Amino acid sequence: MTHKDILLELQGPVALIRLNRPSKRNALSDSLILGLRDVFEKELPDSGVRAAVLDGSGEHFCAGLDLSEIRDRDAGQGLHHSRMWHAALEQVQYGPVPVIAALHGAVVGGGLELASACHIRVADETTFYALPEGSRGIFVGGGGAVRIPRLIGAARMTDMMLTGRVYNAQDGERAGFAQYLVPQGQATAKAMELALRVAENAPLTNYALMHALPRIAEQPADQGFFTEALMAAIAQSAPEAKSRVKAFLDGKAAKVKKA
Ligand code: 1HE
Repeated sequence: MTHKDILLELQGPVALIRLNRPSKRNALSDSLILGLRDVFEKELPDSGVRAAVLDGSGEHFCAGLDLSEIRDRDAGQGLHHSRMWHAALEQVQYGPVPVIAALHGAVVGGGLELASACHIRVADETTFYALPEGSRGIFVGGGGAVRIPRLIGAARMTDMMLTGRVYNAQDGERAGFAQYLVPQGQATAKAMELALRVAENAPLTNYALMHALPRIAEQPADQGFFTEALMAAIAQSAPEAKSRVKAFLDGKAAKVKKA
């Protein structure tokens, strides 16, 4: 059963997953993080969906770690807590379907770590990004040290954490947090539109983009080229790839249009 603070709605081939704890600005308690893990690990695989949208109820996408749960942890307990977040966000990044985050308001701390585990980010113009961990005397622990520099670079992340710098929606898009910037209140609609498009792709192509591309990008070039060749060979041999290429050659598939 879906967690009490998560709404899960199936809209055709797309699952809309909503953090639904607006009174606490969708702060991520341990139980909510584990609930998200379960949605991606146990509920989506059997749902038949081909893409997902993740957004938040209320004025903010997510205020990060639930600070009311911070308690004295020894080093070992702190390690396991962080590893629990890693395991949960791993299910988002390497789960069954591509995930598009629809962002608005605060996308801060663990909320930014969650957004950075998604595959595409759409932000509306109320969005702001911050890593208040620096001023709370803690450090990122939900995979942010790995994923956020891949979006914006280690220098920007270091600045954010050292100085408390907050990026607004426009600067955040330019820095690389989001791939799309839309007017206020339109992030979820835009993310749904993109998710429907993503859902039309051959599943093996989406699988390659989710699972092969990030790994290839981390490999030395020689190994990356080889892994790419293996993935390309597998993808092109699927019957769906053959029928899609044939449809184009027969003049029955859409051409690429000028942007
Ligand atoms: C919370 C949290 C939270 C709000 N944990 N309860 N994250 C932060 O350091 C960000 C902390 N939050 C904020 O800076 C602000 O709340 C917001 C900018 C996100 C929103 O401001 P606002 O004015 O709309 O809301 P608010 O009045 O500050 O908060 C409303 C309620 O939510 C209030 O509780 P109430 O019982 O007094 O109504 C707040 O206490 C509660 N609330 N944010 C717990 N984060 C894997 S490691 C990750 C490490 C981190 O993420 S550290 C960064 C944590």
